[in-house]
Amino acid sequence: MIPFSNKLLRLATTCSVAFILLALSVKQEDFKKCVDSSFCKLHREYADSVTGKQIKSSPYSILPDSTIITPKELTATITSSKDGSNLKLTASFLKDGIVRMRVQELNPEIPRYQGPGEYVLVNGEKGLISSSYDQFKVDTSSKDGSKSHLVTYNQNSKGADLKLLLAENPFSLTLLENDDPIIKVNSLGFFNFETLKPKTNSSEGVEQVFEEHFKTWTDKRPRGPQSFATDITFPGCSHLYGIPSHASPLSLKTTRGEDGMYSEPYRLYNLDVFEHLDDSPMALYGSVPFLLSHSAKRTTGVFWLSSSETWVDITRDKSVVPEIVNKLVGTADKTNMNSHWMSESGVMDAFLIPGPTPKDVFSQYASLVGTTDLPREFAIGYHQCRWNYLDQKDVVTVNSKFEEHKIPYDVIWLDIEHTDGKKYYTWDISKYPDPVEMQNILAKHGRKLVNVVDPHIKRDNDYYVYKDATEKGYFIKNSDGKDFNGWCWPGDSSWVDYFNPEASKWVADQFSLENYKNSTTNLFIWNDMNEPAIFSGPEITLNKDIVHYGGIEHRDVHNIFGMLYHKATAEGLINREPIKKRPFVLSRAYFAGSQRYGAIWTGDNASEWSHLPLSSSMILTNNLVGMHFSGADVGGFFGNPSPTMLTRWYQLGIWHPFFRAHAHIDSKRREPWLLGEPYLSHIRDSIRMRYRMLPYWYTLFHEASISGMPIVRPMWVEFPETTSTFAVDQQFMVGSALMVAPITEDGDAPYKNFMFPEQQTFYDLFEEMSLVGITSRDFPTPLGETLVFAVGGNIFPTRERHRRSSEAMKNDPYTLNLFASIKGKATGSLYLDDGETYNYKNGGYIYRKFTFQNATLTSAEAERPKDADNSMYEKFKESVRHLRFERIHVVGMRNSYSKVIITQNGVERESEITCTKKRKGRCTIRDPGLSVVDDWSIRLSL
Ligand code: NBV
Repeated sequence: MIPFSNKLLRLATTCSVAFILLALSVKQEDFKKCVDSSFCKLHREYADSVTGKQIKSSPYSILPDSTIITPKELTATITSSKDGSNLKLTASFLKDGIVRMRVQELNPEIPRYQGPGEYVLVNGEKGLISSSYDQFKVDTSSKDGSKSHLVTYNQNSKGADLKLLLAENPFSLTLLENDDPIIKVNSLGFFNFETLKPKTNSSEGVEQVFEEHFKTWTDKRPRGPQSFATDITFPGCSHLYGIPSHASPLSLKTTRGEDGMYSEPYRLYNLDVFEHLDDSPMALYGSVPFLLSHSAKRTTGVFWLSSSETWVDITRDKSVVPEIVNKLVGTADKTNMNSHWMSESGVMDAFLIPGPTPKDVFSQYASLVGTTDLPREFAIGYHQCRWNYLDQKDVVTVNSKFEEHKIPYDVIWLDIEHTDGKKYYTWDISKYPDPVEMQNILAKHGRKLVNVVDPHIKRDNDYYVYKDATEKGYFIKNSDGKDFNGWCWPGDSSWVDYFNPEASKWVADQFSLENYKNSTTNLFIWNDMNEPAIFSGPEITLNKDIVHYGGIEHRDVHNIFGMLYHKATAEGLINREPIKKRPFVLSRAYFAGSQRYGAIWTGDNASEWSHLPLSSSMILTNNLVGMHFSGADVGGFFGNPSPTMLTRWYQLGIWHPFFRAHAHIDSKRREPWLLGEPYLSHIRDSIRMRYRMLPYWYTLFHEASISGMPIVRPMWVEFPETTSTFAVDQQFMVGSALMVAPITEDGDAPYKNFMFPEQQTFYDLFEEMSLVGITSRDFPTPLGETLVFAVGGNIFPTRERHRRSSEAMKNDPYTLNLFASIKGKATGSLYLDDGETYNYKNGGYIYRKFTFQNATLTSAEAERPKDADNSMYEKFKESVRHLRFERIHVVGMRNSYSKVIITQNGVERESEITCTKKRKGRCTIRDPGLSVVDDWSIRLSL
């Protein structure tokens, strides 16, 4: 029987979109709480029972003499005095000090899903490199009849020994840095493992609960309970971060009901939650089970590789330090943060990431799941979207309005209404009579089109996509072998089974220029609803007991489903041209690894003031877990922002890596010119600011793609020892050079306590004034302004000419902006390539490093990979030789200089420099006649 609310939806989809929206308004009760999920309830209660005990002890211990230790791995058998089960523990020593801990049945009666490693880990399971440490040693000791093994297996980047301690009884694993414990597994005794057992007859007296119910849905759970959990503690730290996606602050709140905190665990289960809240641990569209800990001493992390439903409780040990001391020196380093991970199925598979610096953690994590693929250059420009641009004329008119108002933009988007009856890859020709002409008009202006292509396929025998996939047997099947039929935008729909490699390839092929009629190479793609969202399903998604191709139960892989669609779409775009071009695909659902396929956004936010700061918290969290190319709907999806809110939202959105305005179909039109003055000018200025900064953004994307470093960074990433930064998420860093604090409140109250976290010179980018030796300050916030500071010691490139799009800027000269540190030094970089092909992978790029010291600025090519193709480099270099620096600003100098000496190819020449008297310490070298590709130096002379 179809539940009432879905019947309503069914009716609604055949009626009007407006009616659907009434039916879809947010309902928390549509989604599970921990008590509604049998395994979450079980493990929470188990943890409570352990915590309540006087003497805490885990029933899990290591079977005597089962431990074997080699330089590659430690293996042992964990045995449970609770149910007599035996589990196999493997702790592998990987590159850079990472330890991978896997636990599953020793002699499984029923095989478990072995985890999503083949889809998530770079190069699959085989790509993992073990550590080779020549000081490897094992010390075994015995205390009170219980053995422990201390394995020294590596060294960290600061030269400290990394050790793994296995305590046999009770079982626990501890990672140590020299003698300091840094990550502890099962130190609280929450480790708990449900072994898979065959179903017995109820007459045998054992009560086995297989089926699980939620509202009107039944999950048959044919393999029965198989969940597992453990606590993982981070000693000496007071802040944890990561595990998106949740509408919650950057520094994770605790979840066991402390004042002002949450009482539900963070849930990782990709779901379409309409009109999500602004402060909640409820599951949202994406899941990245990567948790980071940070203290003034070190940064570490845990990557929990499970693609099944996962809940994470966060608690804080009470500080043992008197309150007065806390007040004086801050709570950092005095407390422990605990996490309690609970997953429904698969194997327990945790990567312990030792750090010790934030940079180390990012590169260690990236060595597992890869980095953000370098995007097409246009994709970091401004995107104009709404549900929907009504017709072809509307698109062309909006495009020309941007011209008229001299606002740059790169991409205009079409939502689901562009299709013929929600049949993706088709066009509603009555509204868009000539899609190719429309794309060509955009292309002529150096702009692109993005179309939404959702994963639900309308069940209509006249629809070629449906017919073909049905005939080929590519759809997800029910247990009776028939194609699964669910309810979504088009009505009755089916979903392709991406676990079938042939079916995934077929999906990719649908994006070929031949198959996707009226598409051109100027068209890019948006994957929405790929959690997957299924209106007639439990929690608006797919039943967990559906079995995919290859016998994989959906429960095991739910959280990677959306990523596989994202991947297939990206591959389709890459392969549609004879010379492969970088794709652009935006996806709503995501998992660890999605960063390799494109951008993601935070989903359906609302035009409410609370959603502005929320977007920064969510995007910073995404950046910490490698999902760099992320953004939030500028303006808010649901509702109507006031002109002030919309202006503030643009001022915020320009500092997020993915920058797109979007709006719900029922919201009022809100393109910038509709707001009138002064809003239009402020928005134009903001978008222009984004375009000026594109060379810096592109350089940051390049650096993220090689190092895993976040593009936008919480303050603590740049100032890791300044404890006052640890919970800050409304002031943040763009790379290492810019510190921004967009205004996210109504009214004109001053911005309070903008922090200047270290002994450094900071420069107000708008006021061009410098601030030295202060720790925080209030600032006025007139509507036209945001707070943007350059951090002394940085050099970054900009392009200062106003153009209509990023493509139109391609031949523009660069400006270098140099902000001297207190010591009069600075460094920076500039990366450029053709912005669209993969030639950069073979050396077709320029990566300049700038250094400033002793009043001399030098430009040198960064070290290139040894296997880079030199001819590709030379060719690209010649193609951009005409790009020059038209201006170099040198800010923060104590002296006033009268000339500069430029040295190039061993030849010296003099040139001019002008230093302003009004703004002390600001000098400009105009048109020094230097190309971006050459090595040179400029000496400032008195
Ligand atoms: O395709 C319509 C919308 C889309 O505009 C939005 O960005 C997605 O997050 N989509 C959700 C489905 C309808 C939501 C009410």
